[in-house]
Amino acid sequence: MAESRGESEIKSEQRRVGLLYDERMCKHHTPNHEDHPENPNRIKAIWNKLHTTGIHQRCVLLDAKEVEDEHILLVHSQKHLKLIKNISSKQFDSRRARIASKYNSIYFNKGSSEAASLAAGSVIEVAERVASGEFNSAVAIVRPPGHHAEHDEPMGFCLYNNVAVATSFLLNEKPELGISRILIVDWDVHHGNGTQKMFWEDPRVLFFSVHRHEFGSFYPANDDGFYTMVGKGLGAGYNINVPWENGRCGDADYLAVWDHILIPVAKEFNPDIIIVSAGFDAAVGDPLGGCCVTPSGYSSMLKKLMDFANGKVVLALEGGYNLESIAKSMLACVEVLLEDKPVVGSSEAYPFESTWRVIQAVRKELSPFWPTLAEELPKKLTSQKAHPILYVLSSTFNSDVEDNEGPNVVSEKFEEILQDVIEPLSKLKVNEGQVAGSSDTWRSDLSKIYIWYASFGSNMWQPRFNCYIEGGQVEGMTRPCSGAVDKTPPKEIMQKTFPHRLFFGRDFSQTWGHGGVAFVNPESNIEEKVYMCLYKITLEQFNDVLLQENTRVALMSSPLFDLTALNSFTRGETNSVEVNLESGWYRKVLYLEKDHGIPILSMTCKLSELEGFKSGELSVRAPAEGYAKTLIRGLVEGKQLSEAEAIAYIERAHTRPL
Ligand code: Q9C
Ligand code: ZN
Repeated sequence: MAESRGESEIKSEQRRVGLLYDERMCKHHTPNHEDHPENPNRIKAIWNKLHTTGIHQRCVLLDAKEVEDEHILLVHSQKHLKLIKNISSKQFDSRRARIASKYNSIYFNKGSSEAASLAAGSVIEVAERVASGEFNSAVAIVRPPGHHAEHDEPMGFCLYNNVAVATSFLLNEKPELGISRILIVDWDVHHGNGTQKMFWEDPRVLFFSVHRHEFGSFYPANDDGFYTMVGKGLGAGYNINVPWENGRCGDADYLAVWDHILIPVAKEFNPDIIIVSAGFDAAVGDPLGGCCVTPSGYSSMLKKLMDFANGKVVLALEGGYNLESIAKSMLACVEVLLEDKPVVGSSEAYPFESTWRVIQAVRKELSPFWPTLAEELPKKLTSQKAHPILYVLSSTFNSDVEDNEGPNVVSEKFEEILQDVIEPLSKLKVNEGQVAGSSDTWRSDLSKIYIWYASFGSNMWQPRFNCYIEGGQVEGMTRPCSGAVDKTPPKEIMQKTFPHRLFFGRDFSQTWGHGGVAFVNPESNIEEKVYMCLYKITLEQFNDVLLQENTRVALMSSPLFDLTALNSFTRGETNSVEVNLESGWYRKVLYLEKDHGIPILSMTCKLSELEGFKSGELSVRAPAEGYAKTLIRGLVEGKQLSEAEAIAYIERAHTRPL
């Protein structure tokens, strides 16, 4: 009743939020203070923001704590522990840089060991206090981040896997706290590869990660973050990946994933605590992420999580490289944890069409484990999608100076782009240099040169190849193509065989989904025979085909394969050239021979990738059904083989080792 509502009781109704920051974690930095996105200013910026707004006063402040060896060993190898513990010692002064260079995206200095230990120990500290009920929720502003760190190696700016250490700690070292199910939500823009592996077979941990993936071209650039990776053994179904097909995802995309995947599953899983791998590199303005989640988007995502586990939520900082974005995003999260103000519905925007596609694919893949996902989403819902924006990008431009974070791509709703933008653009030939941000006239130059494009995959089926010229989508393709700028059909078409080996590799492609894609071994071999369909097109058109084979960019400002490259072929200097693209399966242009004075060009994987296929580092596997069907159709309609022969030919190509 009112009379008994004393001061202390009002206070006890307030949420108790733990907030951990410790300047000692700034001691980890690049050895000579070289610029790096993962730098001490990140956590300082967040701390300053919480201070200047005064919100820190309403939290319970905590100091960092060093981690104990045995807790690191719950998820890391002895060797890894030794490496990170020793790397800062004097004896390593001269070897530190060389050791760091052996790892993927790692630096060390003499402050690294202490900072790493504090980061891991701090996430344990806050997680334990939330698990015990001392706090309702907590935030650990830590660095170095953790989610890329693997059992036996540091990676992607991460030394110890802080969240995984804390998760294992609660489950294995604190049975008295009664935590038997933990939901890890990884909303960092990158896939949490380390965490995924550590709980791969563990049904006590539901690992959920939403990240840019782009069919394996976005960091960490492999298949681990695909939605088919659902866990193994008892852990099957307890690993959920939502792999974005493109950048620019924002609040609407993330919230659609929350509403139609994460929240329904969380209801069934019924976690005892939620630990968020809270990277803010999907935030608008992030230099590496290329997404556009707003502070309000993060608040809504977090608010929805607070309905579970009695509101026991722990936030551990992971990535996030725009100081202002990460500070504002974290502030918004702390406000939600304190239950200050109602979260107002964020954006009026719609998710991308690709977002609905991914959501549907994830739901289908996981529905054997989570029946709630089996229901088909209403068409009325999934047809609400974003309007496309045309991005005209150069193939060499890359906004992430630090490194390749995937292709600069355009993707949504090609039909509309086609009608609204590309067609008018193609009529604007005179001005296109300006439009694309380059002033040269390469298109008109290359439009005068003819080549034979020798295709050996699904492009042997002419309607399929035609999509690369005219734009559009035929049976089996997951999405339409934008087509070439010059939509003139090939001048001539012919069939031919060449002494090269056909094989199939990779696990999926943008166009065909699941299954291997066709490649030829660039080395010729008279024992082998590859059937090809040759199209006589201009070198300008060939460039547009090459681009579409590798990325989803609609236009380029300079040619990928120019006259200089062509001349190096015809002069006999070389017979293959690798194109300057950050990703894609077909980055090597191959010169086969001349026919009536016209060079015959094909395209295949890079030499380094061929080596990967040979060694087994890259997967060799059968083509998807729809893809194989298209290939067979091309061979049959081109009158190269009977249907039975074509089937046998494809079969032989993917069952024989390279
Ligand atoms: N091949 C986090 O956000 N990019 N890590 C460089 C070098 C690495 C991001 C790739 C991005 C790591 C915690
Ligand atoms: Zn990240």
